[in-house]
Amino acid sequence: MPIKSLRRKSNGRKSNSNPRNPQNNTMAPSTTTSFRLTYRHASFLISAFLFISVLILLSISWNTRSVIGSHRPLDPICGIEVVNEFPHDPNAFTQGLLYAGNDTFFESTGLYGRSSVRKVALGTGKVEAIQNLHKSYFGEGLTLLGERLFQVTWLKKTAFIYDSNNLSKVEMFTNPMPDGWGLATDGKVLFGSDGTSTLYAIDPQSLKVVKRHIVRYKGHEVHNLNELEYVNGEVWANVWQTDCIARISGKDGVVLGWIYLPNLREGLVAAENRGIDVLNGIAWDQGKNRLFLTGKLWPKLYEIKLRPQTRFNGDIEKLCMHMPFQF
Ligand SMILES: *[C@@H]1O[C@H](CO)[C@@H](O)[C@H](O)[C@H]1NC(C)=O
Ligand SMILES: *[C@@H]1O[C@H](CO)[C@@H](O)[C@H](O)[C@H]1NC(C)=O
Ligand SMILES: [Ca+2]
Repeated sequence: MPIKSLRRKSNGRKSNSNPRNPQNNTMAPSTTTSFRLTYRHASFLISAFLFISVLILLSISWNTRSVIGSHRPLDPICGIEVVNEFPHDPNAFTQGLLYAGNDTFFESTGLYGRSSVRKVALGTGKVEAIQNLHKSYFGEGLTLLGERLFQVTWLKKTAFIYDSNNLSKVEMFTNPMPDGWGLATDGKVLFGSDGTSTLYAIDPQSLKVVKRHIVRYKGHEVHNLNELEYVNGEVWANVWQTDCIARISGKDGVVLGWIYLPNLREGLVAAENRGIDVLNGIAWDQGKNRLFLTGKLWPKLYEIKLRPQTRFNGDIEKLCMHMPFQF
C-alpha cells in the first residue's frame, strides 16, 4: 500500500506541474525533476526496504523450521505431541540414546549386571547387537563420532570406546569429568554431563575437558543434568528426576528454553506400567528432523513434535530445577 499511494502522489504532482508554464517559471523544470527524483528515490527505498524485510522474514522462518522441524519459532516453554509410538525394551534402563541413521539407534543401559551398549531397530525395538558391560560397571551416557561409540559409566572414571560396526571394544579411557552421566556430540567435541549443573566440552582426541559452563536459567543453576542430545546448535538435556528437557546454549550454558512433558510418563503409569523410572533418552534424526524420546525401563519409545505451551501457567523453576542430589 505505501508504494501505491506514493506513486499516486507522485503522479499527482507531475500532472499538477504540467499546466505550469515553464517559460514563466525557470525554476519549475528543475523543481519538477527534483520532486520526481525525490519520490522515485523514496519509492525505490521503500520497495527495497520491503523486499529486504520479506527476505529477512523468510530466512527467519526457514531457520526456525530447520531447527525444530516446525513452522513456529520455539517457545520458551514447549510441550509435545506424539507422532509415533514404538516398542522399547522394558528392561533397558536407558542412560544414553542416539539415532544412527537407517532407522537404527544406539543405546546405553545402566544398572549393575544389566548394563550394555546395544544397537536397536526403530519400529520393532529389537536389539540387533549387544555388548554387555562387566557387572562392576553401571553404563551411562553414549555418543557416536565417526565410527566410534563413546560410553561413560556411573561413579567410576572408566569409559569405553566401541567400534560402531560390531560393538567390539576398541579402547578404555579415563572419563575426564568428575562423574559420567550424559554424552552427545556436535561432530567436533563431545558434550558431557556429570549430574551437576556443569556442561563439559571434551576433545575427542585428547579426551580432556576443553571447556566447561555452568548451566543457568534466569541466572539460577540447573542441577542434575543427565542424558544429552545435540540438536542444531543447542545441547538438550534431560533433567534427572523431572519431566523436563533443558535447551542449553553450548556457547555459554544459558538455558534458552524448556520442553515440559509430564504426559508421556503419566500416560505409561496410567496404563499400569508401574515399574517405569524417569524420562531419559533423547535422540535427534538430523536427516529427517525426527525427535525421539524414551525413559528408563519404559516399554515405549516415542517420536514427538514440539508444540507451544500457550496456556502454561505452572512454575517452570519449581518443576524443572531441583536441589543438587548427593550420592
Ligand atoms: C539398514 O538396515 C537394514 C535392516 O537392519 C540392513 O539390512 C541394511 O543393510 C542397513 N543399511 C545400511 C546402509 O546400513
Ligand atoms: C569389528 O569391526 C572392525 C572394522 O570396523 C574390525 O577391524 C574388527 O576386527 C571387528 N571386530 C570383531 C571382534 O569382529
Ligand atoms: Ca542422546
